[in-house]
Amino acid sequence: VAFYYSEPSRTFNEFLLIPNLTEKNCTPKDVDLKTPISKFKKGEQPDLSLNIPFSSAVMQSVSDSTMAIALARCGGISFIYGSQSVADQAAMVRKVKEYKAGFVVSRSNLTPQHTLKDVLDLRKKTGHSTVAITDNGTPNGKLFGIVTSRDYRVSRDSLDKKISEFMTPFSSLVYGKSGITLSEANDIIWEHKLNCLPIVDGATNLQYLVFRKDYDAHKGNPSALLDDNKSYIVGAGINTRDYKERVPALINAGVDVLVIDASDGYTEWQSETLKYVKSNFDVKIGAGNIVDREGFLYLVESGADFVKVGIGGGSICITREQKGIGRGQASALIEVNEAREKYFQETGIYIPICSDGGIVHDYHITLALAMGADFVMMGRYFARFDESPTKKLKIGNNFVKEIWGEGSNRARNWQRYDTGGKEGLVFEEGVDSYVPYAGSLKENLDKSIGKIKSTMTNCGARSIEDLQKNARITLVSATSLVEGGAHDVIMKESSLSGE
Ligand code: RVP
Repeated sequence: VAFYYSEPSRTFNEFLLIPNLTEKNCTPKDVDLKTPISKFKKGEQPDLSLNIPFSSAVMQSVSDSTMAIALARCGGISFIYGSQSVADQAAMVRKVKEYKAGFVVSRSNLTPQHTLKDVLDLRKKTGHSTVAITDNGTPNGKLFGIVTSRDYRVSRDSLDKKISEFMTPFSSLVYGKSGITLSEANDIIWEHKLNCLPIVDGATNLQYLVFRKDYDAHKGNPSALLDDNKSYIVGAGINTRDYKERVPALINAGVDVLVIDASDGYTEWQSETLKYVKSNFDVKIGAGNIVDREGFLYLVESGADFVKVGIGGGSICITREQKGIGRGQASALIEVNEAREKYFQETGIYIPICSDGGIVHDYHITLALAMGADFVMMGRYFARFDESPTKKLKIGNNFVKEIWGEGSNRARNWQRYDTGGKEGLVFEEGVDSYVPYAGSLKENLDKSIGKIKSTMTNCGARSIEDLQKNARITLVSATSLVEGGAHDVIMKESSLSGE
């Protein structure tokens, strides 16, 4: 007969944390959210950690190079989606690795033959008041000069005046040479009271612009996730079909960590992929998704550096409806965490766990951490921001962004749902939808982190490890859920429109 679990499978909404004693030296600023992402031996440090326990989902509508840069700048990691050609995915990884914080490729460029009218038109289009003047009007052409709003007077100058007549010419420019560090560039900016410093190579071709305001922004991100070369750390998703071709290309592009992205990861395909990657390359690799101890141990024994938990809980996921497989995210996490602890006791090896999918409220993140997750992966959460790759649209009076599942027809990612049969998506396991637009990543992330740290202080925890060890968690009854929201009052309209 079939095996029956005695407990129903539960979601985050069914649990709450009970406060522990908060000591006076346990305030939000004392909380450190650093967390491991790759396995390590007891008493040693992991090779790879995150500064905040956030990762963005391996999805076309979530994780491209723009998202990866924005999230790493705040201390988390993106896994660039694998449902694209090997070359395109590798190019995205390379873009993140080559991105130099504070060094921007000039976005507004003209030639000396253009006119003041062209400058004004471009300024209107891009919003940038600094225009680089190069021989061919490209961002990397030979630098002839710079135009800023201080170089012309619209009221006096004629619109057809040539740029060559009013630009600050190269001979009068202060510039930096390629290879300069951001802090050296900043010193020059201060010394000469500049707003913008062009960086040129040996042949005076323009490479980057460094703006005073970007340096300040960089200083404002002390938790940025950087490698030894001061490049942002980035992950990438792979599948169990074309890994022999994809993995070397991603490594070549500089990827820091891989994850095998699949709806159901408890398969021999994943084991084979893990073994191949581990025996041929020196790269960290996670695997999943699984929802029980057997799946966890199988992937760990096949060589996984971390394991991803969750089937069917994603906001855009209809796997449970379509196939009837899956498990409430909280129950899955609780069982996998127990298996991880037992494995740690027996072997002295700590395997980080990622809770993937189903995070709706910020407190769900704290609950996931308390239940044993070392970090979470989210799709819907990140899709709402400016930095996600999808279009921002206006529907009625509200702005929304698109999000579609990797199991939807739109994503054409049949490899994620591959069960070893013929190639192609047999039926959809995801939907194509919208999420309310929420603004910039940093602003929202700061708010979420503020809430997590605050809850952690309520629980008397200064670190995620503390929280995992000492959290006290209670189930809530269906009726007490009502008590948790605003109740028995008449809401004012202003509160109804708030988050
Ligand atoms: P959420 O954060 O709830 O949006 O969930 C994101 C997760 O959903 C992804 O990391 C992935 O595991 C899962 N997913 C992505 N596409 C699909 C699908 O089409 N079914 N599911």
